[in-house]
Amino acid sequence: MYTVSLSPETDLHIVAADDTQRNAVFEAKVADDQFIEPKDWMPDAYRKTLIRQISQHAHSEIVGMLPEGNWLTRAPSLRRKAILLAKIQDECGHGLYLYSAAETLGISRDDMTEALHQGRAKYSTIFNYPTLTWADMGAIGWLVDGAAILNQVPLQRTSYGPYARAMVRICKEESFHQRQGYESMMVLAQGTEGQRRMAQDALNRWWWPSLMMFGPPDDQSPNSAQSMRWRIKRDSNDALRQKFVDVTVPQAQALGLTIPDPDLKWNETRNAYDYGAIDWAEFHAVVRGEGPVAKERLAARIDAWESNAWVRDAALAHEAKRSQRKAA
Ligand code: BYC
Repeated sequence: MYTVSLSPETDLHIVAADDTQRNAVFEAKVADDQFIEPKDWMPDAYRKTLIRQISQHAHSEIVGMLPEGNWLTRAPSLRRKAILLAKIQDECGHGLYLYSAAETLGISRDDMTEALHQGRAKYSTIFNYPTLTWADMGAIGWLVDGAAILNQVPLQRTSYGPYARAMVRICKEESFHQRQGYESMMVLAQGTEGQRRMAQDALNRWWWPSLMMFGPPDDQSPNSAQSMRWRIKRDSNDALRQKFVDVTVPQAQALGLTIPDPDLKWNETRNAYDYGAIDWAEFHAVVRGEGPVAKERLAARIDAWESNAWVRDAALAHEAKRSQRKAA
Protein backbone atom coordinates (compact mmCIF):
# COMPACT_ATOMS: atom_id res chain seq x y z
CA MET A 1 0.00 0.00 0.00
CA TYR A 2 1.26 3.49 -0.84
CA THR A 3 1.38 6.35 1.63
CA VAL A 4 1.97 10.09 1.42
CA SER A 5 3.90 12.05 4.03
CA LEU A 6 4.07 15.78 4.67
CA SER A 7 7.25 17.24 6.14
CA PRO A 8 7.03 19.82 8.97
CA GLU A 9 8.14 22.75 6.72
CA THR A 10 5.23 22.15 4.34
CA ASP A 11 7.71 20.56 1.97
CA LEU A 12 5.76 17.66 0.53
CA HIS A 13 7.39 14.33 -0.14
CA ILE A 14 5.92 11.34 -1.86
CA VAL A 15 7.00 8.19 -0.11
CA ALA A 16 4.88 6.27 -2.56
CA ALA A 17 1.35 6.67 -3.75
CA ASP A 18 -1.33 5.56 -6.12
CA ASP A 19 -2.59 8.13 -8.63
CA THR A 20 -5.25 9.56 -6.31
CA GLN A 21 -2.71 10.10 -3.58
CA ARG A 22 -0.13 11.42 -6.02
CA ASN A 23 -2.72 13.86 -7.29
CA ALA A 24 -3.45 14.99 -3.73
CA VAL A 25 0.26 15.71 -3.21
CA PHE A 26 0.44 17.54 -6.55
CA GLU A 27 -2.61 19.67 -5.70
CA ALA A 28 -1.24 20.43 -2.23
CA LYS A 29 2.11 21.53 -3.67
CA VAL A 30 0.39 23.81 -6.17
CA ALA A 31 -1.85 25.26 -3.45
CA ASP A 32 1.23 25.84 -1.31
CA ASP A 33 2.96 27.69 -4.20
CA GLN A 34 5.74 25.13 -4.45
CA PHE A 35 7.17 24.48 -7.90
CA ILE A 36 6.35 21.26 -9.70
CA GLU A 37 9.64 19.90 -11.07
CA PRO A 38 10.24 17.62 -14.09
CA LYS A 39 10.62 14.42 -12.06
CA ASP A 40 7.57 15.08 -9.88
CA TRP A 41 4.36 13.25 -10.60
CA MET A 42 1.85 15.44 -12.43
CA PRO A 43 -1.55 14.80 -14.03
CA ASP A 44 -1.40 14.10 -17.76
CA ALA A 45 -3.66 17.05 -18.50
CA TYR A 46 -1.31 19.41 -16.61
CA ARG A 47 1.66 18.10 -18.62
CA LYS A 48 -0.28 18.51 -21.90
CA THR A 49 -1.39 22.04 -21.06
CA LEU A 50 2.16 23.05 -20.25
CA ILE A 51 3.55 21.50 -23.43
CA ARG A 52 0.88 23.35 -25.41
CA GLN A 53 1.48 26.73 -23.76
CA ILE A 54 5.29 26.59 -23.48
CA SER A 55 5.82 25.27 -27.02
CA GLN A 56 3.45 27.91 -28.43
CA HIS A 57 5.29 30.53 -26.45
CA ALA A 58 8.62 29.26 -27.86
CA HIS A 59 7.24 29.26 -31.42
CA SER A 60 6.05 32.85 -30.91
CA GLU A 61 9.54 33.98 -29.94
CA ILE A 62 11.06 32.32 -33.00
CA VAL A 63 8.38 33.43 -35.47
CA GLY A 64 8.58 36.89 -33.84
CA MET A 65 12.10 37.24 -35.21
CA LEU A 66 10.75 37.34 -38.78
CA PRO A 67 8.92 40.71 -38.87
CA GLU A 68 11.88 42.39 -37.16
CA GLY A 69 14.46 40.61 -39.34
CA ASN A 70 12.61 42.19 -42.25
CA TRP A 71 13.87 45.63 -41.16
CA LEU A 72 17.49 44.84 -40.29
CA THR A 73 18.94 45.99 -43.59
CA ARG A 74 16.78 49.12 -43.57
CA ALA A 75 17.43 50.38 -40.04
CA PRO A 76 18.00 54.17 -40.28
CA SER A 77 21.35 54.20 -38.42
CA LEU A 78 24.09 51.87 -37.22
CA ARG A 79 22.91 52.40 -33.62
CA ARG A 80 19.34 51.36 -34.46
CA LYS A 81 20.61 48.39 -36.44
CA ALA A 82 22.79 47.17 -33.53
CA ILE A 83 19.85 47.51 -31.12
CA LEU A 84 17.48 45.65 -33.44
CA LEU A 85 20.02 42.89 -34.06
CA ALA A 86 20.54 42.43 -30.31
CA LYS A 87 16.77 42.28 -29.76
CA ILE A 88 16.29 39.64 -32.44
CA GLN A 89 19.10 37.57 -30.94
CA ASP A 90 17.40 37.87 -27.53
CA GLU A 91 14.13 36.55 -29.02
CA CYS A 92 16.02 33.57 -30.40
CA GLY A 93 17.49 32.92 -26.94
CA HIS A 94 13.99 33.13 -25.41
CA GLY A 95 12.78 30.52 -27.88
CA LEU A 96 15.66 28.24 -26.94
CA TYR A 97 15.10 28.55 -23.15
CA LEU A 98 11.42 27.81 -23.71
CA TYR A 99 12.00 24.80 -25.98
CA SER A 100 14.38 23.47 -23.32
CA ALA A 101 11.75 23.99 -20.60
CA ALA A 102 9.16 22.15 -22.72
CA GLU A 103 11.62 19.28 -23.36
CA THR A 104 11.73 18.60 -19.60
CA LEU A 105 8.08 17.53 -19.98
CA GLY A 106 9.05 14.68 -22.29
CA ILE A 107 8.52 16.15 -25.77
CA SER A 108 11.36 16.50 -28.27
CA ARG A 109 12.32 19.67 -30.12
CA ASP A 110 11.66 17.85 -33.40
CA ASP A 111 8.11 16.97 -32.35
CA MET A 112 7.39 20.57 -31.33
CA THR A 113 8.77 21.87 -34.62
CA GLU A 114 6.74 19.36 -36.60
CA ALA A 115 3.57 20.41 -34.74
CA LEU A 116 4.22 24.04 -35.74
CA HIS A 117 4.92 23.17 -39.36
CA GLN A 118 1.80 21.03 -39.63
CA GLY A 119 -0.39 23.73 -38.08
CA ARG A 120 -1.12 21.70 -34.93
CA ALA A 121 0.68 24.21 -32.70
CA LYS A 122 -0.02 27.92 -32.69
CA TYR A 123 2.09 31.03 -32.31
CA SER A 124 1.00 34.51 -31.28
CA THR A 125 -1.47 36.18 -33.66
CA ILE A 126 0.52 39.40 -33.41
CA PHE A 127 3.16 38.08 -35.82
CA ASN A 128 0.64 37.62 -38.61
CA TYR A 129 0.48 41.36 -39.18
CA PRO A 130 2.87 43.00 -41.68
CA THR A 131 5.63 45.45 -40.69
CA LEU A 132 5.13 48.24 -43.21
CA THR A 133 7.36 51.08 -41.96
CA TRP A 134 10.34 51.66 -39.68
CA ALA A 135 7.97 52.99 -36.99
CA ASP A 136 6.57 49.45 -36.72
CA MET A 137 9.86 48.43 -35.06
CA GLY A 138 9.27 51.04 -32.36
CA ALA A 139 5.58 50.10 -32.02
CA ILE A 140 6.43 46.40 -31.67
CA GLY A 141 8.97 47.11 -28.93
CA TRP A 142 6.64 49.49 -27.10
CA LEU A 143 3.30 47.68 -27.50
CA VAL A 144 4.06 44.04 -28.34
CA ASP A 145 6.94 43.63 -25.90
CA GLY A 146 4.99 45.77 -23.42
CA ALA A 147 2.03 43.37 -23.66
CA ALA A 148 4.40 40.39 -23.47
CA ILE A 149 5.98 41.69 -20.23
CA LEU A 150 2.60 42.11 -18.56
CA ASN A 151 1.71 38.54 -19.53
CA GLN A 152 5.12 37.15 -18.63
CA VAL A 153 5.93 38.79 -15.29
CA PRO A 154 3.26 36.65 -13.55
CA LEU A 155 4.65 33.60 -15.39
CA GLN A 156 7.82 33.94 -13.29
CA ARG A 157 5.59 32.48 -10.55
CA THR A 158 3.92 29.87 -12.72
CA SER A 159 3.67 26.49 -11.00
CA TYR A 160 6.09 24.59 -13.27
CA GLY A 161 9.69 25.25 -12.12
CA PRO A 162 11.59 25.16 -15.45
CA TYR A 163 9.03 27.49 -17.12
CA ALA A 164 9.12 29.94 -14.19
CA ARG A 165 12.93 30.05 -14.18
CA ALA A 166 13.12 30.57 -17.95
CA MET A 167 10.76 33.52 -17.55
CA VAL A 168 13.05 35.36 -15.10
CA ARG A 169 15.71 36.04 -17.69
CA ILE A 170 13.20 36.55 -20.47
CA CYS A 171 11.41 39.27 -18.50
CA LYS A 172 14.65 41.17 -17.87
CA GLU A 173 15.36 41.25 -21.60
CA GLU A 174 11.76 42.08 -22.53
CA SER A 175 11.82 45.18 -20.37
CA PHE A 176 14.87 46.42 -22.29
CA HIS A 177 12.97 45.69 -25.51
CA GLN A 178 9.97 47.67 -24.35
CA ARG A 179 12.08 50.66 -23.40
CA GLN A 180 14.05 50.75 -26.63
CA GLY A 181 10.73 50.60 -28.55
CA TYR A 182 9.29 53.45 -26.53
CA GLU A 183 12.44 55.53 -27.01
CA SER A 184 12.33 54.90 -30.74
CA MET A 185 8.67 56.02 -30.85
CA MET A 186 9.57 59.11 -28.81
CA VAL A 187 12.21 60.16 -31.34
CA LEU A 188 9.71 59.74 -34.18
CA ALA A 189 6.86 61.46 -32.32
CA GLN A 190 9.11 64.47 -31.61
CA GLY A 191 10.66 64.48 -35.09
CA THR A 192 9.42 65.92 -38.38
CA GLU A 193 5.72 65.98 -39.26
CA GLY A 194 6.29 62.95 -41.54
CA GLN A 195 7.95 61.01 -38.72
CA ARG A 196 5.14 61.86 -36.29
CA ARG A 197 2.57 60.69 -38.83
CA MET A 198 4.50 57.44 -39.30
CA ALA A 199 4.52 56.86 -35.50
CA GLN A 200 0.75 57.55 -35.29
CA ASP A 201 0.07 55.22 -38.22
CA ALA A 202 2.08 52.43 -36.51
CA LEU A 203 0.12 52.94 -33.28
CA ASN A 204 -3.15 52.83 -35.26
CA ARG A 205 -2.23 49.48 -36.81
CA TRP A 206 -0.66 47.76 -33.75
CA TRP A 207 -3.04 48.86 -30.99
CA TRP A 208 -5.89 46.40 -31.53
CA PRO A 209 -3.70 43.38 -32.43
CA SER A 210 -1.72 44.08 -29.20
CA LEU A 211 -4.93 43.88 -27.16
CA MET A 212 -5.71 40.56 -28.87
CA MET A 213 -2.36 39.10 -27.76
CA PHE A 214 -3.83 38.44 -24.31
CA GLY A 215 -6.23 35.89 -25.78
CA PRO A 216 -10.04 35.65 -25.95
CA PRO A 217 -12.27 37.22 -23.27
CA ASP A 218 -12.39 35.24 -20.01
CA ASP A 219 -15.87 33.89 -20.66
CA GLN A 220 -14.71 32.52 -24.04
CA SER A 221 -11.33 31.17 -22.94
CA PRO A 222 -11.59 27.37 -22.74
CA ASN A 223 -8.24 26.89 -20.97
CA SER A 224 -8.13 29.75 -18.47
CA ALA A 225 -10.16 28.35 -15.56
CA GLN A 226 -8.18 25.11 -15.28
CA SER A 227 -4.84 26.82 -15.96
CA MET A 228 -5.57 29.29 -13.16
CA ARG A 229 -6.55 26.48 -10.77
CA TRP A 230 -3.20 24.84 -11.53
CA ARG A 231 -1.49 28.22 -11.14
CA ILE A 232 0.01 27.94 -14.61
CA LYS A 233 -1.72 31.23 -15.37
CA ARG A 234 -1.77 33.70 -12.49
CA ASP A 235 -4.03 36.32 -14.04
CA SER A 236 -6.92 36.08 -16.46
CA ASN A 237 -6.72 37.27 -20.08
CA ASP A 238 -9.08 40.20 -19.42
CA ALA A 239 -7.29 41.26 -16.22
CA LEU A 240 -3.95 41.47 -18.05
CA ARG A 241 -5.54 43.25 -21.02
CA GLN A 242 -7.02 45.87 -18.69
CA LYS A 243 -3.65 46.37 -17.00
CA PHE A 244 -2.04 46.87 -20.41
CA VAL A 245 -4.59 49.53 -21.41
CA ASP A 246 -4.17 51.33 -18.08
CA VAL A 247 -0.37 51.52 -18.29
CA THR A 248 -0.15 52.23 -22.02
CA VAL A 249 -2.68 55.08 -22.41
CA PRO A 250 -0.60 57.56 -20.34
CA GLN A 251 2.50 56.48 -22.29
CA ALA A 252 0.73 57.36 -25.57
CA GLN A 253 -0.35 60.70 -24.07
CA ALA A 254 3.27 61.45 -23.13
CA LEU A 255 4.24 60.80 -26.75
CA GLY A 256 1.47 63.11 -27.97
CA LEU A 257 -0.05 60.21 -29.94
CA THR A 258 -3.73 59.19 -30.02
CA ILE A 259 -4.95 55.70 -29.18
CA PRO A 260 -7.23 54.70 -32.09
CA ASP A 261 -10.28 54.03 -29.92
CA PRO A 262 -13.10 56.61 -29.76
CA ASP A 263 -14.66 54.72 -26.82
CA LEU A 264 -11.57 54.94 -24.65
CA LYS A 265 -12.28 56.90 -21.47
CA TRP A 266 -11.26 56.95 -17.83
CA ASN A 267 -13.83 55.33 -15.54
CA GLU A 268 -13.71 56.92 -12.06
CA THR A 269 -15.78 54.15 -10.50
CA ARG A 270 -13.62 51.31 -11.77
CA ASN A 271 -10.41 53.34 -11.48
CA ALA A 272 -9.49 52.02 -14.92
CA TYR A 273 -9.97 52.86 -18.61
CA ASP A 274 -13.07 51.68 -20.45
CA TYR A 275 -12.15 50.67 -23.99
CA GLY A 276 -14.02 49.85 -27.19
CA ALA A 277 -15.09 46.47 -28.56
CA ILE A 278 -12.35 44.18 -29.85
CA ASP A 279 -12.96 42.54 -33.22
CA TRP A 280 -12.90 38.90 -32.09
CA ALA A 281 -13.88 37.68 -35.55
CA GLU A 282 -10.58 39.11 -36.80
CA PHE A 283 -8.71 37.46 -33.90
CA HIS A 284 -10.16 34.02 -34.70
CA ALA A 285 -9.44 34.43 -38.42
CA VAL A 286 -5.81 35.31 -37.61
CA VAL A 287 -5.54 32.34 -35.21
CA ARG A 288 -6.80 30.11 -38.04
CA GLY A 289 -3.90 31.41 -40.14
CA GLU A 290 -6.04 33.29 -42.65
CA GLY A 291 -4.33 36.05 -44.62
CA PRO A 292 -1.11 36.18 -46.61
CA VAL A 293 1.29 36.95 -43.74
CA ALA A 294 0.54 33.70 -41.87
CA LYS A 295 1.40 31.69 -44.95
CA GLU A 296 4.65 33.63 -45.41
CA ARG A 297 5.65 33.11 -41.77
CA LEU A 298 5.09 29.37 -41.84
CA ALA A 299 6.81 28.99 -45.21
CA ALA A 300 9.84 30.89 -43.84
CA ARG A 301 10.05 28.58 -40.79
CA ILE A 302 9.70 25.42 -42.88
CA ASP A 303 12.31 26.64 -45.34
CA ALA A 304 14.76 27.47 -42.51
CA TRP A 305 14.20 24.03 -40.96
CA GLU A 306 14.70 22.16 -44.23
CA SER A 307 17.58 24.16 -45.66
CA ASN A 308 19.49 23.96 -42.38
CA ALA A 309 19.07 20.20 -41.97
CA TRP A 310 22.76 19.76 -42.84
CA VAL A 311 23.76 21.76 -39.74
CA ARG A 312 21.75 19.44 -37.46
CA ASP A 313 23.11 16.37 -39.30
CA ALA A 314 26.70 17.60 -38.94
CA ALA A 315 26.24 18.38 -35.23
CA LEU A 316 24.72 14.95 -34.57
CA ALA A 317 27.46 13.19 -36.57
CA HIS A 318 30.10 15.07 -34.59
CA GLU A 319 28.42 14.11 -31.32
CA ALA A 320 28.22 10.44 -32.38
CA LYS A 321 31.95 10.45 -33.26
CA ARG A 322 32.81 12.00 -29.89
CA SER A 323 30.80 9.36 -28.01
CA GLN A 324 32.46 6.60 -30.05
CA ARG A 325 35.92 7.99 -29.21
CA LYS A 326 34.97 8.22 -25.52
CA ALA A 327 33.70 4.64 -25.49
CA ALA A 328 36.86 3.30 -27.24
N1 BYC B 1 -2.39 34.09 -30.54
O1 BYC B 1 -8.14 29.46 -23.61
P1 BYC B 1 -7.19 30.49 -24.09
C1 BYC B 1 6.88 37.87 -27.60
C2 BYC B 1 -5.37 30.50 -28.48
S1 BYC B 1 6.02 36.49 -27.99
C3 BYC B 1 -2.62 32.82 -30.96
O2 BYC B 1 -7.25 31.82 -23.42
P2 BYC B 1 -4.56 29.99 -22.94
C4 BYC B 1 7.72 38.50 -28.60
C5 BYC B 1 -4.93 29.59 -27.34
O3 BYC B 1 -3.66 29.03 -27.58
C6 BYC B 1 4.78 36.42 -26.75
N2 BYC B 1 -3.42 31.96 -30.30
O4 BYC B 1 -5.69 29.88 -24.06
C7 BYC B 1 8.51 37.73 -29.45
C8 BYC B 1 -6.05 28.58 -27.34
O5 BYC B 1 -5.90 27.63 -28.40
P3 BYC B 1 -5.35 26.12 -28.12
C9 BYC B 1 4.11 35.13 -26.72
C10 BYC B 1 -3.99 32.42 -29.16
O6 BYC B 1 -3.40 29.19 -23.38
C11 BYC B 1 9.26 38.34 -30.46
C12 BYC B 1 -7.26 29.41 -27.72
O7 BYC B 1 -6.77 30.56 -28.38
N3 BYC B 1 3.63 34.99 -25.37
O8 BYC B 1 6.77 38.29 -26.54
O9 BYC B 1 -5.13 29.72 -21.59
C13 BYC B 1 9.25 39.73 -30.60
C14 BYC B 1 -8.08 29.81 -26.52
O10 BYC B 1 -7.35 30.71 -25.65
C15 BYC B 1 -3.77 33.71 -28.67
C16 BYC B 1 3.09 33.86 -24.91
O11 BYC B 1 2.92 32.89 -25.62
C17 BYC B 1 -2.95 34.57 -29.41
N4 BYC B 1 -2.70 35.84 -29.04
O12 BYC B 1 -4.16 31.55 -22.96
C18 BYC B 1 8.50 40.49 -29.72
C19 BYC B 1 2.73 33.86 -23.44
N5 BYC B 1 -4.48 33.87 -27.53
O13 BYC B 1 -3.93 26.28 -27.64
C20 BYC B 1 7.74 39.89 -28.72
C21 BYC B 1 2.38 32.52 -22.91
C22 BYC B 1 -5.11 32.71 -27.32
O14 BYC B 1 -6.22 25.57 -27.03
N6 BYC B 1 1.06 32.12 -23.25
N7 BYC B 1 -4.83 31.84 -28.31
O15 BYC B 1 -5.46 25.44 -29.43
C23 BYC B 1 -0.04 32.47 -22.54
O16 BYC B 1 0.03 33.22 -21.58
C24 BYC B 1 -1.36 31.89 -22.96
O17 BYC B 1 -1.13 30.76 -23.74
C25 BYC B 1 -2.29 32.90 -23.70
C26 BYC B 1 -3.57 32.14 -24.09
C27 BYC B 1 -2.66 34.05 -22.79
C28 BYC B 1 -1.64 33.42 -24.98
